[in-house]
Amino acid sequence: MKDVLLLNPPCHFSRGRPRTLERTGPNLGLLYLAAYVHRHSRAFRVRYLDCAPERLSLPEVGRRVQALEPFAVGISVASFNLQGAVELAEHIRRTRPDTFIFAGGPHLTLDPGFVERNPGLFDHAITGEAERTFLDSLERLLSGERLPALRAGEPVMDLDSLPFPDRSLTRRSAYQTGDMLLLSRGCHFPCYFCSASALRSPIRHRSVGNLLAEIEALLPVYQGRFLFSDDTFTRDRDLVLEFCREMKKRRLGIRWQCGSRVDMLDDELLAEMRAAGCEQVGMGVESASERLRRDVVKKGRFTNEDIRRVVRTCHRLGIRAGAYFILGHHTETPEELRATREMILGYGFYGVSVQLLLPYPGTGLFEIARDQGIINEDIIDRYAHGETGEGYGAYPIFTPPEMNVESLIREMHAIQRRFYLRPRMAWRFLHRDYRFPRELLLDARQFLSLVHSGGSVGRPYTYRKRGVRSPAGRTASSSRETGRARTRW
Ligand code: B12
Repeated sequence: MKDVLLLNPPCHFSRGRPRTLERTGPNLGLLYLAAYVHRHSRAFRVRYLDCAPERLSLPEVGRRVQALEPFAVGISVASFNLQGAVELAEHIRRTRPDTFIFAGGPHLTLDPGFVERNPGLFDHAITGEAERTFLDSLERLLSGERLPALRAGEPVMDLDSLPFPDRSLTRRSAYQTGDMLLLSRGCHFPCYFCSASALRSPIRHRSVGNLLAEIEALLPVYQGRFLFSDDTFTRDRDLVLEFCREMKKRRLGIRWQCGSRVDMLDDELLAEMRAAGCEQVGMGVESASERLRRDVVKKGRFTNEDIRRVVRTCHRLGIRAGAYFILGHHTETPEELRATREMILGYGFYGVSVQLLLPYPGTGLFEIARDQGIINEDIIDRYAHGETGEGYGAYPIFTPPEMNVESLIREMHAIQRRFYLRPRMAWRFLHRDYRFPRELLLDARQFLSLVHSGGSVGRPYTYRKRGVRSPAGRTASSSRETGRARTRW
């Protein structure tokens, strides 16, 4: 049997040590790849190394590669861990030059040109969903075939035919409580900052029976807490209703969270979700300005009154209603920014995540930033090689002409402080996490980070200004240290 080593890079390595934003859970994409290879081939034994949660330094990963002498390694590459992925590949090239390096993941899917622009970094990259294609490429390599630098992955249409992600390759205690699940793949909403719709198509979902089989298999291990990672969990209302009714029937007693949209939640659906164990829903609100949401973000036509209604319903039902906001939208005015601050503080959200805009390849925002001369591939490549600063915080931040990064960061921190540093928040988090010591510890650390730097409990950015500016002077790079994102408030 040939060993194949799948690597999940941290955002970057700082003096060899892995730095990341969060340790929510393992990389589900890599665990899907592993499960697929194990089910369909006896020629390969796949292993998985998650650098940040396992605190693996760059030399340590190198040593493990040396010791295992794998037939191939596979690196998962997202824009947020592009630096870490490059560092890993370069380290392996230096220490064990004959290692065959596969690569894939969202960044390469959205920016396949990265492979050509960085020749020799990876031996073979696969874009898009890769279960079937990864195994096919491994088999071709084994039979001595020469593989091209880049290949398009062929998505699996029937998601029920996929094996469940191979979680046996991970060490459960390296992650937060609970586990991630996917009901569907794909997204057709065109939000201008998000790459989801460019990432995968068409939209597919698993059957409720298949999902429940996975949940039942996980129940003994995962303390009955789950997080759905679907881009919009409630996109198919009937499917979710079926799931909820089946959950109630089987009395599984699990508690779960999901992400959705204001315009894809109604009273009946929320009530069914609650009865089926839903304890938290996150909604992308993005701004209090209906103009921005409709015309710039392309978020849809829900009104601020709709937001109030959904939050009230959640509150009545006992579901924690969280919301995601972004400051500094394209064409945003100071008045609109103020309105967002008021909404965050006044609408009764259980928790909020406040972020700035990062133009990812494959998004409408990237086009806007490129048209304005704010960003280009050169910046992506320089960021990837650490030339704009160390870490994910060195990724360029987009701001509208009349705002600057420093004032937006100040505003973000001020809002987060005012939101989270309220006595009722301490009670909320204690009440939510008192049975989970690891979560309580994280809450405490995040609370301190909030007091200390303004980083939020949900998204503790810790920016250090670096003064790197784009030619247009409208983006700046900064360093952002540990923090977590979208799942918690
Ligand atoms: C769940 C999720 C999270 C979870 C956990 C992620 C984790 N543990 O890996 C949480 C909530 C923590 C999270 C956080 C963040 N996330 Co996130 N997240 C997702 C989400 C919704 C689902 C990921 C998933 O499971 N997909 C399903 C699997 C099957 O697909 P996949 O991972 O793409 O893997 C397939 C292929 O890519 C390929 N593949 C992947 N790796 C490899 C490797 C090789 C060798 C090969 C051949 C193929 C291959 O094959 C896989 C199987 O088909 C995606 C959106 C999405 N729809 O994918 C965003 C997404 C990946 N996240 C994104 C971002 C930006 C973030 C944050 C930076 C957000 C923030 N501002 O804080 C943080 C950073 C987290 C960190 N690690 O530091 C972006 C990345 C964009 C980009 N250009 O890279 C995405 C695409 C969302 C978006 N729409 O823009 N995230």
